[in-house]
Amino acid sequence: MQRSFNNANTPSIESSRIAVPIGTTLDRFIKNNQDQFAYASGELSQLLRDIALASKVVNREVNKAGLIDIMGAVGSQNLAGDDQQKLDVLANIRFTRALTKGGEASALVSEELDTFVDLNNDGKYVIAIDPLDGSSNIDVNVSIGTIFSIYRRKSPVGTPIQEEDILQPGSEQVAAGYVLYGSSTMLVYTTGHGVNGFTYEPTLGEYFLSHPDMRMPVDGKIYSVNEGSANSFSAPMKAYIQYCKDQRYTARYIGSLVADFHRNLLKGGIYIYPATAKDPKGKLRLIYECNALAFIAEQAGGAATNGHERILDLTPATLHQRTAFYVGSLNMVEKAGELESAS
Ligand code: FBP
Repeated sequence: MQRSFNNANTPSIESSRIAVPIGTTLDRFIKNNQDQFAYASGELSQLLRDIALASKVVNREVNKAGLIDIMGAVGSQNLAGDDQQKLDVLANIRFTRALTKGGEASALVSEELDTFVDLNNDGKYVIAIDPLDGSSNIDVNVSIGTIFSIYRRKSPVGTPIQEEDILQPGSEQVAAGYVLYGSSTMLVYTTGHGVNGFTYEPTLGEYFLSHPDMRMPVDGKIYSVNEGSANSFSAPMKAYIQYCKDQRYTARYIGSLVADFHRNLLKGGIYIYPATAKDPKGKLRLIYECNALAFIAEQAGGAATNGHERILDLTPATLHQRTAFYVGSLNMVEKAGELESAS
């Protein structure tokens, strides 16, 4: 017998305007798309849920940062010599705890940890994470983010983690994403089957699908670079900046990688952190900042290079290795690459 959800004279459940449908939750989306994962056994799904949960806790702390003693530096530095902000440390604890508890992660790499952590379990996955990116913007209430990459370990499960498990090229990522703590909080991720964005609804404590199948325009009119360092840019880089100005592109630079990337993903544009006199190898870290955004950019139809090579083809030699980073709309990254290789 056909089950009826409503009486003859009441509006149908599906089309009722009385209760507007609230949309697809992240959990539901992960479950519905689990068969996309090459090794679908639920662990990767659980990892994404663990990351989402930790991001909700971090979001709560970030939102009330001005009211609690969570602003400013803790007085210690990470290996890169950056002053660790209290929220950096808090976010690192929250993500590490959530990923350790889950048991699906066998190792953790974090911007805030000098070495990788072998979680000594039967997990199959290695996580690389920048728990809180854009630290210089925390105290001034500008958007900040979390960046994560997920790899399958190479060495046998249950044995000690090896360097080969950690120093994998970005092309080996099985999933990657970021969380943007901005005017609204969003989680954007890919498993190699396109890019989807979810907006956090704090009153329900849920992420809802708000940006399905995100595509990066192949062309854009926005360039994002810290021109304050322009004097130490290479000649091709200076030529590309001049090209952007001649094209009357708009300069937009928040100084938070995730926020600058997200805007360019939606509107089209290019973000560049080139090699400079201060950072001759570039500033951003390959494993836990660039690889994830490069994977998302490519999955959304964009591109990511170090000016010459595809970011995802680079095999890291060290944990906190830096790289020059050109990421964004396909034609814009190619144009910048053309000028680099012409030099
Ligand atoms: P953190 O991960 O230490 O915050 O560093 C990365 C970052 O803050 C990016 O988010 C941002 O795009 C860039 O550095 C800003 O660097 P600069 O202030 O040199 O322009």
